[in-house]
Amino acid sequence: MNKETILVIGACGQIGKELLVALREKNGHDNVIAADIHPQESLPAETAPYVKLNVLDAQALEALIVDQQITQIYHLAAVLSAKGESNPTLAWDLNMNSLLSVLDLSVKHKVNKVFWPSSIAIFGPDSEKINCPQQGVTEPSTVYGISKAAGEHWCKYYFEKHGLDVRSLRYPGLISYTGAPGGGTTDYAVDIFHHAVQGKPYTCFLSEETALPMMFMEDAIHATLQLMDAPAENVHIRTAYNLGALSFTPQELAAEIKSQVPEFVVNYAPDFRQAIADSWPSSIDDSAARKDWGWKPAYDLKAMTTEMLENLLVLQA
Ligand code: AKB
Repeated sequence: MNKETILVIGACGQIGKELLVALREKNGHDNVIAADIHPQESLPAETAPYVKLNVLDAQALEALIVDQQITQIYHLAAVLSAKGESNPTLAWDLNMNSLLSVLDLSVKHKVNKVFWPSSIAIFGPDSEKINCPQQGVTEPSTVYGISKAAGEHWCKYYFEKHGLDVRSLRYPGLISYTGAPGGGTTDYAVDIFHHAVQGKPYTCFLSEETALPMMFMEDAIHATLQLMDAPAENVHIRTAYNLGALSFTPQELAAEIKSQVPEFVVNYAPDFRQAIADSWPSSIDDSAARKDWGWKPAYDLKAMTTEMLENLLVLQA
């Protein structure tokens, strides 16, 4: 196997932090370069090689690709759904123009493979709520969702017109203990755990019965590596694969946490994020991912809750 030199853009983010560790374990530490606009200190231990990068600076990105002879790019930098609504122009600019720049430069410099995350946010109020199909209606109601839906089509376009091997997943809400999510509608499902281990009550910004597709980060990292390792002929979907694992409401999550932390108290005060959540499906049909490259999640609600509480308690100690 030829040596790969991998660039992870957005390495300080919630997904980046964990993907970086997994990619380094798999490919050798020094073969995976972390890049982020945020300072190196916000990464966990052993961050080097690290490059400070504004992904919208196409010249800096090109220099990095050329100098480091990059063969794979994981482009994770994005403004998420809730934050995007407070500055739609910025969200569109970052989410769209950075992707186009990564795709263009990857073609120009013959990068072997690109990964770019899409999201369940591409779906909208007219999409099917339960087991939303791969080819479901995609009429997103947020700028983030619009940028992800458009981005999926750009990925397919670059694959078809330029032969670029770009792959993508529609992540659900991701739950992890290593990093905070940055401005999403599913963030409550991380925040709630921090409150539980700190012995504080939690006020949830979604209503108790709002069911959304969710996933433990371990599963998301596993899916990402599995998709990227799949033989190209098995990757039949070149927009982005639906990816499912869990579907639960805040009330169900709170009940699971309370079964392990009985004194925990949760209140509900839905805000503007409720409308975003209401526009998304509550569960996802990921049969294409299961069939094409063997996707199967490992964590159910109980296993995820136990892992989250145990690890946050250790980090807090
Ligand atoms: C968000 O809530 O914006 C993200 C997502 C579902 O893509 N977690």
